[in-house]
Amino acid sequence: MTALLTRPPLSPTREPFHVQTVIRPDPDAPRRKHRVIAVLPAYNAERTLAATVGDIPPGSVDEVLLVDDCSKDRTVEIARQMGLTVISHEKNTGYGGNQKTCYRYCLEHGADVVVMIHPDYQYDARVIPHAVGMIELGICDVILGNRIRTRAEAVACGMPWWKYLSNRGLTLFENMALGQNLGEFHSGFRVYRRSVLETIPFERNSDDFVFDTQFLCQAVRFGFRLGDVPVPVRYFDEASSINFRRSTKYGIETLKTVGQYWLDRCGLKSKLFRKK
Ligand SMILES: Nc1nc2c(ncn2[C@@H]2O[C@H](COP(=O)(O)OP(=O)(O)O)[C@@H](O)[C@H]2O)c(=O)[nH]1
Ligand SMILES: [Mg+2]
Repeated sequence: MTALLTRPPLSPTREPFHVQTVIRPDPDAPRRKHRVIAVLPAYNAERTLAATVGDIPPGSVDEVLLVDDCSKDRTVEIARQMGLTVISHEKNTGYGGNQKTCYRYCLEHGADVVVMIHPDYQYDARVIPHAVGMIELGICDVILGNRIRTRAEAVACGMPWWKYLSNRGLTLFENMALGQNLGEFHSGFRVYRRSVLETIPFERNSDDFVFDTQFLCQAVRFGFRLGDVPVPVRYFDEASSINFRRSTKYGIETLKTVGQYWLDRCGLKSKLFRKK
C-alpha cells in the first residue's frame, strides 16, 4: 500500500526557483499512486444512478462499486450495463448492512481512499477529487460533505424545514459532545482513509441508518481527524425518501450512540468502541 502523507511538510526555507515549474508542471509527472474506490450503497436507484456516476470527474476514482440491497427496480441491471462492479444482496439488510459490504470489499481490494456517496443524485459528485485531496494532503482522515453551508442555501436547495431543524439540532449536540466542529454529521457523502476502515470495528454496528452515527463516533473515539467540505445538494422525490417516522428513530438512536460514546469514555465500555 502506498503511504499517504499524514503530516504537512515543514520546509520554510527554500532556494529560489523558476515559477514555471508551478504553473506548467511536467506533463509526464506520475499521477497519484494510491487507489481510490467509490462505493454506492444503493436501494431503488435506477432513475438516479447514471446521473450520479456521470458527475464523477474522469480519473478521480479507480473503481466504482455498487452494492444493491435487494432493490425492487432495475438498479442492478443498469449498474452492470454501466460496467460498475456490482454486489447484490439476496435479502434487504438495510443501509448500514449495505455499507458493511461496501467497506469489506474496499479493504479486500486494496483501497487506500474510499469515497461513499449515495446514488440518489442528491450530492454533487464533482466535489469528489477535492474531498479526496484533503485526505491525500494528510489534513484529515475522514471528510464529510456538508449540505448546510448556509441556511438560505440549504432551504433554496429544497431541504425540508423539519430535516433542516433536526439536522442543526443534532449536529450542534454532536459537535459539543464529541468535541468537533463539523457542518453536519448526517451526510451521505463521505471520504475515508484506509486506516479508518482498518481500525474501526464497523462490523459491530447496526444494519440500519444509525450505522452512520456509530461510525463517526467511533472515528472520534479512535482519534481520527474529521473535517468537511461544502457540497451542493438537490432535493427531489428520489433523492430523499426517508420519512418523518424513520428520521425520528434515527435521531433517537443518534442520541443514544453519543451517550454510549460518553459512557465508554467514563469507563462503561461498549463493544462499539472496542478494537477490531
Ligand atoms: N441499503 C438500503 N438503503 C436504503 C434503504 N432505504 C433507503 N436507503 C438509502 O438510504 C439513503 C438515504 O436515504 P434518503 O431518503 O436519500 O435520505 P435523505 O437524503 O437524508 O433525506 C439513500 O441512498 C437510500 O437509497 C434500504 O432499505 N436499504
Ligand atoms: Mg438522499
